[in-house]
Amino acid sequence: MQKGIRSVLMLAVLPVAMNLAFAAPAEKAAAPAAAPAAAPAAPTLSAEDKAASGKTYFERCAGCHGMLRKGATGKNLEPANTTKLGSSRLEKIMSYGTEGGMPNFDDILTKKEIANMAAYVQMPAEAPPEWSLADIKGSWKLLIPVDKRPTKQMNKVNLANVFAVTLRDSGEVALIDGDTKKIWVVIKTGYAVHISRMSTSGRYLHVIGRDGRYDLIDLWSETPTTVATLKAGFEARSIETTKFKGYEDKYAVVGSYWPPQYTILDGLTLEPLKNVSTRGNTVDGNYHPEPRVASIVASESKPEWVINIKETGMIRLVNYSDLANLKETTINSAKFLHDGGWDSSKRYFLVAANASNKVAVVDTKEGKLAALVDTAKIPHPGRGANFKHPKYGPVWATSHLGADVISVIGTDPAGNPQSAWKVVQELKNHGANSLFVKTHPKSENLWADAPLNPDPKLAGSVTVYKIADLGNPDPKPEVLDLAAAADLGKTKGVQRVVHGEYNEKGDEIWFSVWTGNKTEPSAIVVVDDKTRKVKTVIKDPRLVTPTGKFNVYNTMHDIY
Ligand code: DHE
Repeated sequence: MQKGIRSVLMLAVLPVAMNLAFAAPAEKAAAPAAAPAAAPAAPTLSAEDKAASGKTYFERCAGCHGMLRKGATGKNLEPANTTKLGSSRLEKIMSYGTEGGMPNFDDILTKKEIANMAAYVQMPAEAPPEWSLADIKGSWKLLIPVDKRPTKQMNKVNLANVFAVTLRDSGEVALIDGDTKKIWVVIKTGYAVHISRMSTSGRYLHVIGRDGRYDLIDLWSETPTTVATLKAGFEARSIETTKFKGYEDKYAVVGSYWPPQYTILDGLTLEPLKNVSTRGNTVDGNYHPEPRVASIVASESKPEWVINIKETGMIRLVNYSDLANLKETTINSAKFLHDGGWDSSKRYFLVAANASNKVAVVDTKEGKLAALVDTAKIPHPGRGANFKHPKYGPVWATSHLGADVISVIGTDPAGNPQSAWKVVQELKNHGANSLFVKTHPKSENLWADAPLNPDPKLAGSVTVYKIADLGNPDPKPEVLDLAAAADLGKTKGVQRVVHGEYNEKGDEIWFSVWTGNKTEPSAIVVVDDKTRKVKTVIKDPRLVTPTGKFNVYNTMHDIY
């Protein structure tokens, strides 16, 4: 199919998709109350409203509910379920969110948009087109070839302490000099840009947009510049580089949501090299047409990526040493895989299986599942947080979307076998709807956010525990209202405090104050980790909806 036609078709078909985001298969409301009755007929929409709702669904909902609306982090939204709920109930859920993790959209969408979306999700879902290796190659632009790039760092910035900040709604990343706290440069990236990762050398920043646009940015240029770009698919969330000795900066990998596939690229040019489909059977043995690629991490002790396939619950260990004879080890875990990170030894990878309320642990040395750990409802760790617990030794923590607790899991089977792969402690978070926990090897603190909490006060606050106190029977956290500290004044959108990230030294933690509406002010609050006092509030009209922050040094070395 011609590419032009394909894009037009995509626009026509994208009228599929709403971030009834993060919603879990929580409520039983979809179940019929009494004797099964025929599902009511789906409402209809004009072509124009259908197209507009489809666009919103793609932008706001597909990430959790899937392009085909089969459900994952969010519930299944196929007409068989949605028509039973009916328009009025759907509108309420979309407007006000649920305790199961679905955020409210009444501050982002108008009443009419919500009503149309309620109708839209009762209509049948349509499959978007495929996107092959040839399509990816066709989209690839090598803007600055390797031999035209600088041979040494041309700027004087301390690159190790630069933060790549996602400016979600402007589709840009801001590179902030962590030493001066000044924005160095703002660079155009993909739509609703999602995450950044670093090459092992610390020179190249890899950035992925939700629309599959992948940008490779050279930090050695006088002003950081995009040197290569491509479109990996129609929807993507994850990227990673190669970290094994001898393969530094050699390859990169991008995981797509649609089409469900991962693509291996040259790490210096982004030349597309290999495309691998992730369609297949789930851990229950049922075929799934849309098993999306969730988190990816690179091993430092093997030429291997850990690639987590959301809907199938399968973890693939992909050995990249011979791309023509690619070897994958497929590990059964649990559904639906989302985000995760290494333990402190970097032998074990822990990933949230959020619909199963479990964390799956892979032993990458043995290439086997080490454990499935039961947690509270809908674990959501980001990369998680590694620290030495005063009682249980090395542990890793996750917070939850569906519960106001932080689960602490023992990670040291050799030194602390009694605690290994068990929740050794549940700490109270100030609210549910948390997304990220964070600490740093040099820090004495453990931090957790709750940005999707329907209560603006809780969404704007963070919890912090002193790690040394965790051995006490009832450790008391401090709760800091960082949205108030940012002093942005009254905004229509909720001021959500999200994603702690440390500086290179590990003595400051940065949080974004993310005002959902891009026309309103946002900020980054820098907190002194020792005193827990706000050190600086970074405010700038260019800081449009900042969310994730990726410190160059910590991202290069998987420090969390
Ligand atoms: Fe993310 C990581 C998917 C919404 C900020 N997010 C991830 C990862 C996945 C994922 C699979 C792990 C990547 C990896 O490690 O390789 N995120 C999704 C979604 O499907 C979801 C739920 C809905 C969507 O429509 O995209 C979603 N994510 C969000 C947001 O709305 C957040 C809060 C703000 C934003 O900028 O989009 C958000 N996600 C992040 C961040 C990380 C992330 C900051 C990386 C955490 C880290 O410390 O490494």
